[in-house]
Amino acid sequence: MLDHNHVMHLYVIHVPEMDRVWHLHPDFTAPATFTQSLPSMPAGRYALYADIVHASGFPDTATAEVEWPAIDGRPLAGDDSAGAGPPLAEADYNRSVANLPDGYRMVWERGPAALHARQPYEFRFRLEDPAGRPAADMELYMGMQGHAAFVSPDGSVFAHVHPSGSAPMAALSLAGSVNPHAAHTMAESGVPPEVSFPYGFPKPGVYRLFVQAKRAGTVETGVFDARVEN
Ligand SMILES: [Cu+2]
Repeated sequence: MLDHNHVMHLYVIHVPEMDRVWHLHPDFTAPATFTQSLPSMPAGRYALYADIVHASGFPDTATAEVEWPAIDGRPLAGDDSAGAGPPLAEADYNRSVANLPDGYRMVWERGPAALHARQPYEFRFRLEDPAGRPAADMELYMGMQGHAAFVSPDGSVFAHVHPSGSAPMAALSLAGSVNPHAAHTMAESGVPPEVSFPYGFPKPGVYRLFVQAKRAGTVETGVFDARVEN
């Protein structure tokens, strides 16, 4: 079933560096078959995480790793987006600011306290314009204030999280726990420059966070790193 208006949300992450990410939306082209025309991408190894929601409302993530030649693809269109960050070898586990290509910045409002596994947290992010003011031109991205992926470098953890939690919107709608008018109300009254995601890391280790929000027609992708203790 559709989740945020798409039958599949496909994250493509360049590995092992985790320095490039694409958030794509393949089409349902034949029974059990999803098709995506790729954007231009450098040759290399990629981890694929494909989120779907079964008709029952049960969410699934299919994973794969592939080696691709350089791809001379088509420009990103629709809800498809891409982002970049430092290679994992240069990860700064205390960095709270991601500088974005257009001069904006995404700020992770993280405290000095260490992160621990199996604890519930609210991960809060703020988008700022080049002058450091809260972004005034926020929009919903696929009906949500933001989308975040929490990914472990070994691929053992992938969580695509939304401000309402990790349950897909489609499943929540089935369960009757989402007011379909809420998003519209927010779109009319203005989308705030701040978004928070509830999440808990399942185990200690390092994680990379890909956080996306949209402003003035541009999807901004902040890349952050977290070291999680026991
Ligand atoms: Cu999402």
